[in-house]
Amino acid sequence: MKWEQLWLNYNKTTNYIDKEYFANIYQMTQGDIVNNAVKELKMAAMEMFGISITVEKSIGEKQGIILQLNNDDSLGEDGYQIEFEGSKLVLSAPTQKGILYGVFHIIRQAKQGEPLRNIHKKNIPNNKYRMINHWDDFGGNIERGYSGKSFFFGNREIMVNERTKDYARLMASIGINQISINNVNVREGASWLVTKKYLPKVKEIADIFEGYGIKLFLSINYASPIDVGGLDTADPLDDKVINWWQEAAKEIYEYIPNFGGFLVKADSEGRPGPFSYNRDHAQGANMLAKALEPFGGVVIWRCFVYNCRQDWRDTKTDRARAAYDNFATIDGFFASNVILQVKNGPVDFQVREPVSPLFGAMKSTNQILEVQIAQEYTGQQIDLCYLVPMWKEVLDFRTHCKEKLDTVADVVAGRTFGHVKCGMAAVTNTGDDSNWSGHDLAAANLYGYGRLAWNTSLSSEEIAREWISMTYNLDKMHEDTLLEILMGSWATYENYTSPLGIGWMVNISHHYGPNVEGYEYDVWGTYHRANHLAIGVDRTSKGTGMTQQYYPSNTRLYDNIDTCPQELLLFFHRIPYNHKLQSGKTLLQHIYDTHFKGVEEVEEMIKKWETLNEVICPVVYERVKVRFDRQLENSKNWRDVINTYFYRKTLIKDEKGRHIYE
Ligand code: GCW
Repeated sequence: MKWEQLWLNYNKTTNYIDKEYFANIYQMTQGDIVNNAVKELKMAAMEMFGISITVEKSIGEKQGIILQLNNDDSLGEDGYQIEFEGSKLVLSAPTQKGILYGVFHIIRQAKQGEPLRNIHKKNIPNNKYRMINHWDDFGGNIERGYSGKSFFFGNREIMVNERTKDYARLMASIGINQISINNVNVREGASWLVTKKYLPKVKEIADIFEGYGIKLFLSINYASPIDVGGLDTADPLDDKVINWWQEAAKEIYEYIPNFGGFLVKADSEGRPGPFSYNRDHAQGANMLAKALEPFGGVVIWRCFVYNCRQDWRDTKTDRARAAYDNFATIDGFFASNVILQVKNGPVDFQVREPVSPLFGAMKSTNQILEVQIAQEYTGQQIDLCYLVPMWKEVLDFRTHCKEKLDTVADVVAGRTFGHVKCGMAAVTNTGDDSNWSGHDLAAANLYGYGRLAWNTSLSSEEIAREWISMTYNLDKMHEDTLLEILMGSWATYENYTSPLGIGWMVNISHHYGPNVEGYEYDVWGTYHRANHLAIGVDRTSKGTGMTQQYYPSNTRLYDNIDTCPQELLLFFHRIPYNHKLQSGKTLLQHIYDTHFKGVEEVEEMIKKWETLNEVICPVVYERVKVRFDRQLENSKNWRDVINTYFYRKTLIKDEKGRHIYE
């Protein structure tokens, strides 16, 4: 099977001003990672400029790039420094990993046609953990995967091949340093991945990863002591259980000394966990943490814990409160090698949600922000949705947990509370499709996630532009066009789908396409409670009280219907259809308008894409075109279903007299 190289597709010749540097590499340090870095330079020099690099182990006279270790602790584990000394560009770092990241920086710079002499700086990532989570099942399917099958697993076998290596290269090139390879819903025999049965093969992947500075993680089944170990309990305080995990950890590290640790989904959506034994999540996580601790491993424990067997008639239980209610009270009880992984929003990766109130709330606990690159609720890589602007909003959100350094970016980078094990994680959108992400333009999300996790102050535009110029060979005008397409796509998707933060309204189970009441009378706790007068759940202090989980200034902001940001109005408030928004429109008219507009915007996007016909390679052009056509159909369907639904509920006509089905 063939696969593409995405942004590592170096085959571009330019009149690059600094290409002479690529003629000589002075490799002053040896090792697997730095050798891989040299390979990248060789490949890039050959494919971009037709230069065959000479590698030497001592510094000679000729212009070139020096790769060497330094003792600058301020650069941390992953940082690097690039300086000029005479005719040499000196890339140095305290670790080989740092050198690898610096090499990818140099290549990026060259590929974008930027002179190397402009780099000249120290570069240190903002986040220590820059993680990717795969939801790949052992059988080969990918949960919420929209780009083919797993390239790690097929038919309960582990696959290791050239693609594994290309994947590691791609991830390292954007700064990813931790990858969990299997689904957090551990099933189809994947519980056995932590045993001798599979560890030799898992090790092969881990070894490849290690050559690119990436640590491998496994998602584990909390009930493994029962399912794998044959015990009668998985109680975290039971000695047999404690011992079972300690032995398991020991064995894992015998095979994979550099193993990262466990990712755990417990007591969530039917997965086993400590609640079954009346233990809380700190007790549950700490037991695993203790087993991993002697080897330097960590437990990444997900906070996606809520009641998924709710009764829709129960208006007291509010799913949006769940993560905070379950975890905020046990702040301070977690071991230092436990990291809580918190989804960006309080519910579940909807197109629009407020930021989870857990950020900033847990002063004594390591936290990782979890985002979803896979477009489960944002168009499934059929519809275009460039997600970096959404993640930027999350990162920039001021929690008010402190006077300064209080944004989500600050919290997860460790700047707020001085945490050392923290950062970002993302559910990936990759699969074995030849272009990795199904929709070619969805690769911008994968690329963008890595670049943003490294440097949270990059703008969405900068990242998009960088991805475009790394991936395609466009002139400025066409680059601008593609940039516009990407930059508007999240707002467009939001326009034609569920309005003002209400979320859901999708088809049940598979989550693509509209179904306004799909989840309304179901057990998942995702209700909008629309009747003929109003829609929404009152989550203010007068309602479910969810707004009180935020620090007071945010509570006030959201409680007050006049200050609540418009895009979140239906997340926090129950509102009559004739309520006037700040724009002066009624809620209902806003819904009609945005839904007509959303479809028009898709039509515009398609027109823009068509202007790229001659400049994007035909295969990619067509692949994207086909998806845009499907997106147009989807957007029309959403528009009509949503508008008709509200028209039927209210019998209020569109002010502009546009066609709404009755
Ligand atoms: O959004 C939900 C998804 C599930 C997923 C779960 C989670 C892996 O629909 O497919 O399970 O979130 O994050 O655990």
